[in-house]
Amino acid sequence: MKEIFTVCARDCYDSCSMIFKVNDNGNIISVKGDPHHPITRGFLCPRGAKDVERLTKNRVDSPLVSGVNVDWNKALDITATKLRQTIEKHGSESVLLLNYSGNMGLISSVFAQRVWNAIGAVRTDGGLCSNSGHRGLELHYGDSHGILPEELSAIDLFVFWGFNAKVSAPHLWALAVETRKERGSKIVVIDPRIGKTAKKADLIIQPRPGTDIALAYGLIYLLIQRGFSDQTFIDRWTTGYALLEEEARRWKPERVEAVSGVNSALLKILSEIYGNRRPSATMIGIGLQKNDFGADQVRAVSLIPAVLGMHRGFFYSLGNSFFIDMDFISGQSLTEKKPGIVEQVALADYVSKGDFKFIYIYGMNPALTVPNQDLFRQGLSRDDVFVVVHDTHFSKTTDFADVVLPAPSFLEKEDLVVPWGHNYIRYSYPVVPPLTQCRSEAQVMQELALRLDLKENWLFQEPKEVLSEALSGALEWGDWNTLLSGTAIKLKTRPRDFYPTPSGKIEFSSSTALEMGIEGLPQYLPLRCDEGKKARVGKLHISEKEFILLNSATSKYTSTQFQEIFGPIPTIVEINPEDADILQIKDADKLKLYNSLGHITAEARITCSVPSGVLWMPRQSESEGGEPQNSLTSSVPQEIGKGPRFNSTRVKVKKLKSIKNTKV
Ligand SMILES: Nc1nc2c(c(=O)[nH]1)N[C@H]1C(S)=C(S)[C@@H](COP(=O)(O)OP(=O)(O)OC[C@H]3O[C@@H](n4cnc5c(=O)[nH]c(N)nc54)[C@H](O)[C@@H]3O)O[C@H]1N2
Ligand SMILES: Nc1nc2c(c(=O)[nH]1)N[C@H]1C(S)=C(S)[C@@H](COP(=O)(O)OP(=O)(O)OC[C@H]3O[C@@H](n4cnc5c(=O)[nH]c(N)nc54)[C@H](O)[C@@H]3O)O[C@H]1N2
Ligand code: SF4
Ligand SMILES: [Mo]
Repeated sequence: MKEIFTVCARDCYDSCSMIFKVNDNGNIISVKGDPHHPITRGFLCPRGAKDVERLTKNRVDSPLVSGVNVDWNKALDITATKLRQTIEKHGSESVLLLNYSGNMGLISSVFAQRVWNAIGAVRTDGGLCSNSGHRGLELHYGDSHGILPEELSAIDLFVFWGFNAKVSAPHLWALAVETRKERGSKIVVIDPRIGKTAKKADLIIQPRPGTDIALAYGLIYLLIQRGFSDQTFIDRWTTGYALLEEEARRWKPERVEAVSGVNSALLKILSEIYGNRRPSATMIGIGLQKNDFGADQVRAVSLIPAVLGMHRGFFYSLGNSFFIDMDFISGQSLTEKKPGIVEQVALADYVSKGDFKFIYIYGMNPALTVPNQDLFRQGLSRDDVFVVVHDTHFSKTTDFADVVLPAPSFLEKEDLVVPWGHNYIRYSYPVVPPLTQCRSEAQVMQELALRLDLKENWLFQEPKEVLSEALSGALEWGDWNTLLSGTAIKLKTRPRDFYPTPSGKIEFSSSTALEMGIEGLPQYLPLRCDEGKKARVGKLHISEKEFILLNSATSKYTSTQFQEIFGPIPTIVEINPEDADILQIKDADKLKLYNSLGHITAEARITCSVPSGVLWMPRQSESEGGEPQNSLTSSVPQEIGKGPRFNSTRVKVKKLKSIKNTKV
């Protein structure tokens, strides 16, 4: 019997450290969270607990060409030949690499990009998740890193803002709850939907979607009025305060209430709590920055702690905070070729136009996760497009592939996972030998390079050698050998009072934004909805009214993964009782949700968790008829950061018929 330490490679805030017990026959006996890890502290989420079971379900077992099992040589020869022909005929700008969040390991995800960088394939900006928030924070703070989770135990007020942490970051949430218990801290949740996190809060603020800028300015106004602003800090560390004050004065509580629906008395209570409880942590979720003005929402919210005199008193994804040389690992800095970059959010538009003739996909399930699916799938299905997918499991995207290649899961290979929710890394060793005919991403990359007769030495380097070099300036203590010994090491981050803005200070009014032709201070603009015909005439309801459809992560799934364990992502839609009444919808009725891009069906759940005019669904689900939720979402990127607009999706609703109740 032995214990093997590994790190969960899923796209998740927590990057848990896992301990597997394996018997002498190599079989896994048990898995638990590492009790000594400062973040994981002994428990795993429902997905982590089921990873072992998932090892043998729905796996891609062997290479497939046009749905037929073939050996690796044949699959790789066909892939390389097609790739070579495509480059000869259409140039490398017709080759697209799609790689995203399936595995957060540096070897599986980043090192494996080397061959694609060597040939100059087009890649994406990776903007589907958090880029808009990062760019928003950078405008005022120079970069986007904030509070580290290990600092949370000294916090007196947690404000989870558009962050469903109990579900999406269970270990960070546990740290906040424990701090509340030990210090008497308070937890506030600001979210249009009362989800699992809000239910555990001391105070819930439920603004209408997309009105957080109004709310943030309203709060800043009250904080200043009540003498909570820290003038000494503001004078020493910030610029543009007079402009902020002027904008905030436009946001008296009554106007904030009219715009956001947040009662002015409640806003005053929130300002008292914010003012009196310091240090606070404004915990900014990814959900806050996924609408038409998402980057601006993050900008506005992030300014609150600066008014209160805190250095970067917010938490946001730490994805850009570390000193790992990613361009070296991916090979980007090793080649003269400057590959084209397309917006990930707009993939549907590029792919459907036939801009790409060869698409190589690994660690991503774009046939469910990118917006404007009807158009995206038309693109994937084009006769002149060749699609290769390297994945651990069969997915919707493998359905569109000409070639499917089996990949080892994170339990079957070694890697180094870089977290984005905290700053501890630990080398992962394989827990079990490969269970399928899988080959790793790094190996496949090198085999393709050989078949393409590529001569660059850096394509054939040992991944570990590459990582040791790329991490040389990144560790707080220890070195590569310490990492290989299995010790958890902290990654270096910049001090929180360092601001790489043009002025070297926190810029309330961003000079960089002004230079880009954007407002220096974020401005509130409404997410407009078409109110449609209001009247109810006989049995004709207000089905012309538009709703805002929100969606967010749920506990049992990581994006589209784990459906082989927990069943399909439930296609339920939450609707407020008032709206349900007007539309004569009963619980469990089958509804059609539609807009100009597409339609889906879903089962009604009548609940006060969402306000009138707002619907909510688990993200990335599929209708009974197979239509994906992303048929409804826009592929037009946000202005700042080119991020998605999932949470400002407008839909109309039509009742179909009652269907039986399914439990979530
Ligand atoms: N409607 C809607 N859509 C959204 C969002 C939303 O809020 N609403 N959110 C967006 C966000 S935040 C994100 S991050 C994206 C996520 O989008 P994706 O990155 O497409 O996420 P997954 O669906 O998890 O797909 C990951 C794929 O990687 C595979 N995989 C897992 N491990 C490995 C491995 O070790 N090797 C290889 N080769 N493959 C592996 C999995 O089997 C799976 O097919 O979705 C976005 N899409
Ligand atoms: N269980 C689980 N955990 C995950 C994932 C998963 O798939 N499953 N995925 C991981 C990934 S890739 C990501 S990006 C994160 C996402 O996790 P989070 O950062 O928590 O973000 P979301 O789940 O997208 O949304 C969080 C909240 O934002 C709210 N929201 C939407 N619009 C607005 C608005 O205008 N204002 C305010 N104040 N709130 C708004 C939603 O109602 C939702 O409750 O989770 C990670 N963790
Ligand atoms: S999915 Fe997240 S919470 Fe669950 S085990 Fe993995 S890292 Fe931990
Ligand atoms: Mo994400």
